[in-house]
Amino acid sequence: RAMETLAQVRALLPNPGPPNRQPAVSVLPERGRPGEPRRSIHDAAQQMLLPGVLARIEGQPLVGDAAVDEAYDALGKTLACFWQVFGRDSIDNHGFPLIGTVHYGVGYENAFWNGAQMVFGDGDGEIFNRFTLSLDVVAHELAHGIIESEAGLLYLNQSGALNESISDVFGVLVRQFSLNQTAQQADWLIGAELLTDRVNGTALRSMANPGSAYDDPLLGKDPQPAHMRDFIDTRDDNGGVHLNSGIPNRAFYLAAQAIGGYAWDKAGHIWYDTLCDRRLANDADFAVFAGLTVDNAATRFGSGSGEVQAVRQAWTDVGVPV
Ligand code: ASN
Ligand code: ZN
Repeated sequence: RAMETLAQVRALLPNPGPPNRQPAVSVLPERGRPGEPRRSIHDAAQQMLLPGVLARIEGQPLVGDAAVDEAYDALGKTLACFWQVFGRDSIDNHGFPLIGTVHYGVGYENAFWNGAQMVFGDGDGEIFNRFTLSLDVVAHELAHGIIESEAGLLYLNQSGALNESISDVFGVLVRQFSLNQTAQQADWLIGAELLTDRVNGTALRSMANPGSAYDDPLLGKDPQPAHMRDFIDTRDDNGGVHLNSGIPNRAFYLAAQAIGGYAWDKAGHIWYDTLCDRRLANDADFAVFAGLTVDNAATRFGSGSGEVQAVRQAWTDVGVPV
């Protein structure tokens, strides 16, 4: 591990893309009432074939494999938050049965949504722990499915960074909701459980202070910008989708802090309304998205409201004036 170049290690963080888009074949749990979860967790047994062997289906008790049970639990908490806060019934809002696969690959250091299901690696145990340990990361992956189904934000450049950022927003909201934390109490970290003790860092990303999540000999320094003046022009990582997401991430954090209380109550609804706004084009850039958040804040809270002012100021503070 120590022999790898920095570039090789860095390349592990932003996944170059879903490696395996074949449709998930699974036993579908029966359709229940709206909002009732339908989860099936599969075990890839260190192979990279999806979905793998069925390990736990909706309603079954703990199976004793930590990754299987964590995935089941975290997906349940994610669905519950979306249903209770936003009235959203799973990925497609029509009870889409959730499929998750754990133990994907050998020491695989990532998690992803492949267009049909979620996939979680075990981590190498040196830098990364298993990816099911972090509720916000599991929720982040599920949110990619919702974003694909609502806005289809293209996974490239600014629309891709918005896709990443919105996944982070719902990732932290799910965690805050399940812990009943206010915007002030929350840590605003993504993947705090994933870095091992050997890494000098707190998480994969910080929404409050993008660029401050880690500074480590192996991982390097957290490269996320927090303001448009530091926007990163690159062809790596689909145009820096996991880097420039720091800018809209901080905008959400600032808006939620200024509004106060539970972030999902007001700021979360404004972002969710915007995601579901038919005017949001799949190639939207930061400015377009920011404008629509202000619009949706005005629709929900009134054009002269403090919420509109908070959202406008948050975007202005990260260099996206609206
Ligand atoms: N974990 C990454 C993500 O969900 C994988 C990827 O780059 N698609 O953003
Ligand atoms: Zn993502």
